[in-house]
Amino acid sequence: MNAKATKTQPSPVIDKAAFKAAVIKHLHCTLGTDENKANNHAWWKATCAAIQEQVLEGLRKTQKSHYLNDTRAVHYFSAEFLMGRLLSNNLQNFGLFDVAGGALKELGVEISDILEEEPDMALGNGGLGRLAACFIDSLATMELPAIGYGIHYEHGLFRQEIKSGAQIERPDSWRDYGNPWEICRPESIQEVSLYGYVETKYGENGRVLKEWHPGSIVKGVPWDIPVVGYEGKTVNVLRLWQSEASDYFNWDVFNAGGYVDAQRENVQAETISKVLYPNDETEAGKELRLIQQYFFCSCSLKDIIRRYKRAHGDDWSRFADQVVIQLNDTHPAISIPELMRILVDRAELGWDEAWGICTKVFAYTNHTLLPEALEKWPARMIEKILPRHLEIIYEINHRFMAEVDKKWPGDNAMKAKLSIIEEGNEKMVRMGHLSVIGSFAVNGVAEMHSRLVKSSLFPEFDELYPGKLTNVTNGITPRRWLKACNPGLSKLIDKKIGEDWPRDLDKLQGLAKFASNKTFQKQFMKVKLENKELLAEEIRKSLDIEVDVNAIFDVQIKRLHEYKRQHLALLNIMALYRRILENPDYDMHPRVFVFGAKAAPGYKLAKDIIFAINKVADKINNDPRVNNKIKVAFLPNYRVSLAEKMIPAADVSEQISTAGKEASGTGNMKLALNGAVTIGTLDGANVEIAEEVGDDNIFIFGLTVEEVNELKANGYNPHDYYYKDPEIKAVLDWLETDYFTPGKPGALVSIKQSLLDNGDPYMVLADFRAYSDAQIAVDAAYRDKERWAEMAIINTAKMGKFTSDRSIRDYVERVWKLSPCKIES
Ligand code: KOT
Repeated sequence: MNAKATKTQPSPVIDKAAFKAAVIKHLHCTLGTDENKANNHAWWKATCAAIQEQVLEGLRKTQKSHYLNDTRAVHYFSAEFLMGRLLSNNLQNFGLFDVAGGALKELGVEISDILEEEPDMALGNGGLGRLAACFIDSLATMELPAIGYGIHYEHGLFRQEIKSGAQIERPDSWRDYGNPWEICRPESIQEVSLYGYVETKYGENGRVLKEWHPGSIVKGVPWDIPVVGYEGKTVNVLRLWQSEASDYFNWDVFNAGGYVDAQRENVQAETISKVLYPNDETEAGKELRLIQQYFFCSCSLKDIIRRYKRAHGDDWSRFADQVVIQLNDTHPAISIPELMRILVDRAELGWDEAWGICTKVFAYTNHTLLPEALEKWPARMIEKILPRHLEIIYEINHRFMAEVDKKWPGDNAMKAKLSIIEEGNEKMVRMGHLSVIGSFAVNGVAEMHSRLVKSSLFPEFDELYPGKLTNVTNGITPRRWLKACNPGLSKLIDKKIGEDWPRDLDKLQGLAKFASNKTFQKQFMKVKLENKELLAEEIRKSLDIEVDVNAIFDVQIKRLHEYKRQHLALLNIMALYRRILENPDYDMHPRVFVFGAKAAPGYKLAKDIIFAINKVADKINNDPRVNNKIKVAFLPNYRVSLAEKMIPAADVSEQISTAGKEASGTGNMKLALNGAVTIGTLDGANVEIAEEVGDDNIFIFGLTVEEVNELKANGYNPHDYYYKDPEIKAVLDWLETDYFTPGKPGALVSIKQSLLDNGDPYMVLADFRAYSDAQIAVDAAYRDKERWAEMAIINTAKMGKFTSDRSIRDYVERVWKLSPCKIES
């Protein structure tokens, strides 16, 4: 029995004929070509231009409404926004996807072909950047006044090629042939100072005045990317800053006869926004990275202040009522001393008043507990680039130390522990401490992560500021991660429970009662099979590997990192292979292991793991003795648009990080939403996914955080597992031979070394047996077709909690205190 479909799909603003006319107009008038000459790229651009007409109309109305209502707004500061492609998203949100598809078909063009023309906007590394993209989608959908601020990188995350199994990095050029969405706003250019020195002066009443004489000035040019909410009412903006040489500064040099120097200055200024740092979870301490951070924070703050002053003049008393700034990790933390500088040095507010404003404006999200990822900058580097900011940081710290002394009188060890400044060989500025001290709210990104932020990362801060540390569990936008990427499943859901689930994901609960219904199970699994056929085709095209769509599609997609343990999956694949070689009748359902992962270019072991996966894949895929029971496919250049193809086709979702290491994970949510069953540890948001779907619908294995800590405290020795478990020993020894790398023995040995000689820092061997057994349980479960279908349906049905709309609601109610703004037409 189908529920009556409620009609809440966005209703198209224009019809097919009008859309067709708009595409043709843009082919002719914007691109200077015509229907006969146009290639797919031109059709893509013309289609973008056609929808952009609607987008810009929505943007204009939104900005006018926000201005007239003098709205309080959230400003999401993030060094990364991993947006992916926008055409399909924008069409969907205006309810024009089918209209556009029909219009293009009449023009002899397949919409699926032209969507493929769009380069991904890959201005992020992974989870943190994609979260920012999901959040601005939800903010627009929920009609909340919001602006994303970031960097207009010329090159996003590198393009990955695989040559003879190894990762090669190639530059990403997402705007080489022009980007149809972005709008340059030269009227809002800002100037940013760098280097130089600070002069101390004395003003009236002996007031100390600080004047920063910069050694260099660069220009920040804003590019706006419209962010269309579902149903197209609110269109917010993502404002990305591009660096350019400041004309006035350069002309001085030029006029002084320094033409060559002027050119050099040009290059240096433009370098700032040239390229996204590809580090994930490690901080290189590079000067340019600090400059990037300061550059976009300074531009963004000045932009916010310009807008505020337009409405409120020099009256700062309402600033914190109108402005809240969310810091996406510590990358934008330099904003805190920058706002202090503007308020104290430029607006000439007293310190206490300025600090009162600051600490009502900023809120900070922590995304990792990994010590190597907690940002610290050498004080000398800050002094060189931002001399005034270092003074301000010292002043903030001085006053904070007095607070610490009040709470823990005379406790110098406590002072050293909490100080923003880490003393040592080289003085370091701890950006996490600065962020906690300068913010009114601090959150982790999943229940378990936030508990650990409180109990192990910042316990004393939690005592000092009760209630400041909190949790907001991450989420994902169901518009992109179900409706747009999985049209088959979306239509099935529409038919079953109505069409309003993309706005209200708890509605998916309505599917649970059909989970054991045989007809619905068949329909659900038919969609899954069709999605697997599409992915199989992609695997064939990309890797020339044939896979059986009746096999279990087992998917692990995420950045390559030891803590995420792709090598644990690899060891299990090798163990299965060995079992088959030892016993050709080894009973297992055929399985395709699909990987997608980029390794940071400087992360040697991560690259070695990619190489090992590819070498093991080569061998297994071409060994007739395997009898197609196992296939391994490493799809190159994992990115948002590839994720959109992989996720709908997954049967099994691999979420196997060492407990306590993955802050949240969001791929886990996307896969479960699309009906994949998770095999995972009790880590990050897996814990909450397990709570939602119930223990019968997830495969949890391995050490808990407490067990990990206990084992570490008692002296974990991976050799114990190596000698006690013959399969572990055999598999690790295999890595040392030339079996997978003929003629090159030892080519894969670094993995064995890290797991034995280097102490197995992420406890891969400790969890191997539990993982391998859980995989056997997955195999058995899959063979019961009806039971599996029921599990898959329950996974989709129970993902309501993980919509990013719920995350945003949590932020709005508990942190930002924002109200929606209706957009007047
Ligand atoms: C990178 C460098 C420094 C600090 C943090 C990071 C970071 C953390 N980059 N991505 N993350 C991930 O963020 C996601 C969104 O919150 C989480 O789901 C995921 O667990 C983090 O690893």
